[in-house]
Amino acid sequence: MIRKYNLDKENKVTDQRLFTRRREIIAGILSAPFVLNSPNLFAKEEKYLPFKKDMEFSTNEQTNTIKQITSYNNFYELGSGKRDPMINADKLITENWKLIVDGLVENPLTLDVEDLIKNYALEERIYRLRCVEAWSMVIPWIGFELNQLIKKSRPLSSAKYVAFESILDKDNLPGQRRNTLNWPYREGLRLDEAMNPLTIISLGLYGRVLPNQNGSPIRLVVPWKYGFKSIKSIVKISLVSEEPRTSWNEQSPSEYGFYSNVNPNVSHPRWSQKRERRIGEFRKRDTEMFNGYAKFVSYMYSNMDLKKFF
Ligand SMILES: Nc1nc2c(c(=O)[nH]1)N[C@H]1C(S)=C(S)[C@@H](COP(=O)(O)O)O[C@H]1N2
Ligand SMILES: [Mo]
Repeated sequence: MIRKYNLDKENKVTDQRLFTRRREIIAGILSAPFVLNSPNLFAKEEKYLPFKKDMEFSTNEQTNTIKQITSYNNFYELGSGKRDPMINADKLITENWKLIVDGLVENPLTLDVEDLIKNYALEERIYRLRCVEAWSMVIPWIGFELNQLIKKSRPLSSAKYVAFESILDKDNLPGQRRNTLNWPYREGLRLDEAMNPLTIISLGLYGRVLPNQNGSPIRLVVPWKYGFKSIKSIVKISLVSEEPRTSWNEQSPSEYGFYSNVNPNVSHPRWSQKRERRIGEFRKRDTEMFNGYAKFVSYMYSNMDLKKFF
């Protein structure tokens, strides 16, 4: 009896230990490289990127999981459903990618991804991404400040805005066979917004090159603006003198303005922007002005009516 009792007790202890240990094992597996290798998450041969952690601009909020970040996306070139970009990820062909920097510059550039990795010091920037549909995620981006690239191109004094263009590949990108948007996807920033240290060119996330569905191999991240400003799979950056046209503004000017700063006080015509749902959470959060980045960016809009320039 005593022996049996002890055994039971021992079993219980063992079970409890095993249980705790199992949780550690699962946590280990979730952060282990081989899980990240599964084809829908990171399908690239070349994976890790060298980077230094940024402390100045990063949020210390809990990051979303790699699974959330790679399976709930907007990337209309790969379809309009949230899961389509993951499902169609391999339709984005990224081999021999070239990034052009041109327009009103003294020194036009043609770069490949290797040039960017080699010549720009990469940092991990943990930024919130807040979508116009009122959901948000926290993502550990790997990137460098866009201002470095712009400085290298030596803009002329007539350059006032920056225009961005995504890949055009109607043969392979299923979303480009329909006219949901006027392809290629286009975005734009005012030059001071593009030069702001928060604005980054991202080449990766969670320490590795970007998954296709997140805008491989080169995308923009502008954390104080609605997600659609963070244009993916960029092939061209042009310095220009006039406010450039942008895809969503062309498609529906009353819904999507040029500035598109996150602003809980200005509603989208079809819904409020006061609250947001962090992916993975149930209760909604209050949306912060400029997505919580006001102290870094509000000075750029101090004499503007943000209801008019939405
Ligand atoms: N080229 C391109 N870039 C794009 C989009 C797109 O459809 N095409 N969608 C935008 C939108 S609406 C959002 S919210 C973010 C989503 O980025 P994520 O999927 O990496 O989270 O990408 C933006 N960049
Ligand atoms: Mo979005």
